[in-house]
Amino acid sequence: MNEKRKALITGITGQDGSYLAEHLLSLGYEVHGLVRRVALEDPGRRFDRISHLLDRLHLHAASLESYPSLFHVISRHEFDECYHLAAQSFVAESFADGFSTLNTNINGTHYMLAALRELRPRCRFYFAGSSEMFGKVRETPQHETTPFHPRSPYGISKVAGFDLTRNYREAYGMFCASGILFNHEGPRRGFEFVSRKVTSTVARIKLGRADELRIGNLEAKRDWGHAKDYVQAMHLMLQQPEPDDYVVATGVTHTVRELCELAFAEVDLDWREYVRVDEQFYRPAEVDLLVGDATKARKILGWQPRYTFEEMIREMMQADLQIARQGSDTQIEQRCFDQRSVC
Ligand code: NDP
Ligand code: GDR
Repeated sequence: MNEKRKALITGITGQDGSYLAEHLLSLGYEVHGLVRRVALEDPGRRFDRISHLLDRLHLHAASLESYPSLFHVISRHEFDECYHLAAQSFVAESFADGFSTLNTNINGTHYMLAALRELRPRCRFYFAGSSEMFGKVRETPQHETTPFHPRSPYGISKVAGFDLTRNYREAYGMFCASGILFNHEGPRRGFEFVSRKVTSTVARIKLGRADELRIGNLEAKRDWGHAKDYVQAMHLMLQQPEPDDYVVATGVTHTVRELCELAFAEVDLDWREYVRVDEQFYRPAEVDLLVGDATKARKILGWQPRYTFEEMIREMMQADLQIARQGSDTQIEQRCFDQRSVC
């Protein structure tokens, strides 16, 4: 009898965690997730991305800030794979509070690695690295050997996490791999990120509930893929004979301006009538042009993205129109559409 493989996901309540949990369940894994104690106390709001999976998941309360809490969870189950996705992931917030971003993202990663080394040295470990590590890019497109030059506390924290992950691989022979993932989105994206901010606001404009979209740098360029495609690459990285690091990207880049054009066109509106550039959404240091070369992931993992940018924005627009029509965005209105907030 083959036992079910056991996977632990940190950040299971986030965009990627929810899609990865679905993917691993579909492959027959027993899926465990680390969640914050406050999330268990407020499941209605905090578990909205995984509410449809709750009866198939094993959730454990722990905090990335507490080594003993992580140690305790890892001591209780023989995990085969660990996907470390939890992080303060919003770049703009990392400028507002660099200390807590560095603390959560660097120490959290170190605690996970140290606890696994102590208790489950054969458990395979995935670290959620980011294209933000390339920052002020030294070459275009960026691939695995492109030097890092992070431009935000968030980017710095991810470089440290990447280095820690590689060091555990080299020093202790553990199976530790990092994905260097470029931006990936979808209908479950947080409302503070530009793609979702645009599609959710456009939906509200279409229904007459908002009259403008205030936004930052329209010329920033990103290589945007779909989160559903990207979580498959995470899983593939942990199925290889040897641990390694991989760029995951579409290789196609678009500006924030193109994103706006497309989202408004999807609902037959002209973006120029509604978009207002507001300098409060500019960042102290910007990453101007990110475009990834995922040749290695394609050749070794056999991975390639299925969604185009246009298909993804269409899916997000349709989902946000539905949410806005149902009026279930009221809470979000209060939290995220306050244009004075940093979203
Ligand atoms: P989200 O912001 O959607 O999710 C972040 C997750 O981390 C949430 O589950 C959140 O829990 C959890 N978390 C945050 N702080 C803590 C903490 N102190 N203790 C425990 N859990 C915590 O991120 P994504 O799903 O988009 O991204 C997943 C990972 O991939 C992140 O590490 C991100 O930096 C990285 N990444 C993302 C990319 C993208 O484009 N999406 C690209 C490259 C890298 P809670 O729900 O309780 O807040
Ligand atoms: P990013 O994503 O910083 O790339 O990090 P985000 O969607 O926040 O920004 C993308 C680009 O859009 C520009 N921008 C705006 N961004 C936001 N949020 N709000 C605005 O009003 C706005 N106007 C313009 C930004 O300046 C930026 O250039 C995401 C996160 O998921 C990270 O965790 C991940 O590591 C990287 O992607 C890869």
